[in-house]
Amino acid sequence: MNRKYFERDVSQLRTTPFGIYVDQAGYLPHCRKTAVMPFAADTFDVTDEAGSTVLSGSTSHHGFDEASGDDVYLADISALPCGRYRVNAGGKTSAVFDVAEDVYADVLRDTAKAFYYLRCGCRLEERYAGVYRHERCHCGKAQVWSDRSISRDVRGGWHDAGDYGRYVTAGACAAAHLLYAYRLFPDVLGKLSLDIPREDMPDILSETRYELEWLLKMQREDGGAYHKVTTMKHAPFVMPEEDTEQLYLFDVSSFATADLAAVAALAADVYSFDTEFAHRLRTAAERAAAWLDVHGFVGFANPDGCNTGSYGERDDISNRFWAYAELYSLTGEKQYHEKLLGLADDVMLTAFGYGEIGGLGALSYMLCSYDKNEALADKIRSAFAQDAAKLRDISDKSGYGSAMDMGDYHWGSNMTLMKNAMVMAADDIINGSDNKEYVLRQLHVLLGVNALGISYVTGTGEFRCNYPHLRPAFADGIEECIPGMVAGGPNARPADPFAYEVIAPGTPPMKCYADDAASYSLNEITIYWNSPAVFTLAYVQSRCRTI
Ligand code: 9MR
Ligand code: ZN
Repeated sequence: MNRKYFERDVSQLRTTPFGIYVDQAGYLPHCRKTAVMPFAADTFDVTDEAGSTVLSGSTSHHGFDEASGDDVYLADISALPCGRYRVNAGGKTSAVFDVAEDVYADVLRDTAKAFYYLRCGCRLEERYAGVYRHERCHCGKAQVWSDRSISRDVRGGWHDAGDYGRYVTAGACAAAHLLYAYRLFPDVLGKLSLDIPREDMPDILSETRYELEWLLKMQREDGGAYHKVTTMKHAPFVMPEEDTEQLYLFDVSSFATADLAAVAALAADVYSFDTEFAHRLRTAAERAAAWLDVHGFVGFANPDGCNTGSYGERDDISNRFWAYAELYSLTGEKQYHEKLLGLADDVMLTAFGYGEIGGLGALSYMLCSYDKNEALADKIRSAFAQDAAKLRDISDKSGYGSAMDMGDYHWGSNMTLMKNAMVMAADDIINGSDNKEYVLRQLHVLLGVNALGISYVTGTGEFRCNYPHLRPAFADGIEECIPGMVAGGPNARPADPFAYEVIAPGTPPMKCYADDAASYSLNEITIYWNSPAVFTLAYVQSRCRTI
């Protein structure tokens, strides 16, 4: 490990050289575009690449923005035709940005391909991974923690995050986001090319299948799912193939089992064109559901001495609700319908995270072709309508157009930023609402319209994060980070030594971030922070363009 990295001088942290904040991936021609200035300016202008002024106007004063602590002025640049520009005001300028129909195509491809770069158990070949190639990793058998006489082959799947662990609930959640994105926006994801090993199906389904095959291996003979497979301790900052410590399969949890049932049932439908695979998925889902029938809540906590992620949950209600919804949608069996109806009152129906995941159950129910209980269907419709209304309201009040409320700036807040976009997109799908403008705003926040003027996606934008807490990105010695990784983002409750050092107490939530590999609570990446970004980008590509 290169010690130097973790002993970096805090003053080396980069801040944006730009004073005006724009979406650095760009804007769609016919949509509203707003540049944000965290300083007073009466007028602005926009210049093209030749330096000619193509637009000028007066700013509007938005006022104080609580999340950033900024007094915000706005420049309406909606009138810009296709082209490449910078916004200027008060002697400051913005990063360069494009106005074009295809501005989000590359970032969609990159955020989706990020999953390929996180593949475990195989070589990443140069022809697909370029300079980010690596050897096969984590191929040794994993010992069952509670009975070391048993070892199992659980090769495959995606590394969860900056660490090399593989966790069932996190994996099921991320895979399901991708499958729903494919299901809802097949026009975009059905033809998205990721430049990964080709199979006879859309690339996004090949990539997701890589995770699903691993999830199936995580199921025990009795139907229960091991909660995770990791080493005892997080590896040092080495390439994955150099992490050769013993792997362990830690105990079964009921939420891992329920999530496995759910995603397997969902996938059995999506991959129905491949009868053998769909059959294996359906059988796994049914076996997991049978396990759930005879087991109550089974929690998970790390055993002594293990410091890898725990992903504990306090209950498994939303996970079971999701499982029964997907199983009902797949099979039409009354038993699953009754079980999900029995749980629905205790579920947050718009939650899309790895812990509270009832929103996927709700989506599944709304898309299901079997009989529905109208009371529950109405409840789901109004839950999405109400939450979307709340989010639009917060966004309107925010100087940056963000739908995050003050409490949302937690570890991995960019997940919530993108999940808010998902909720509004789902409201469009379920209720026929029109949240396009608001979904786009959340994407703008991710890609540069935020209080630090940074694009939180590696590889996208003139001023972007480049040093995530991601082992291979550090260990490969390559300056430019693997593209398409969504950083965790601002966290008002910093939780690692580097973050304690760089985030002064009282820093406004939207500014509690540093682009440094040492900070796992500010700058890690995970599969389930990327997956809602892919969903959001697929929605935008499918619904927000004119062509
Ligand atoms: O994403 C998780 C975040 O919500 C928690 O606050 C945090 C601390 O428990 O853990 C995060 O999950 C990490 C997981 O435990 C291990 N892989 C990396 C994940 C992202 O930091
Ligand atoms: Zn690996």
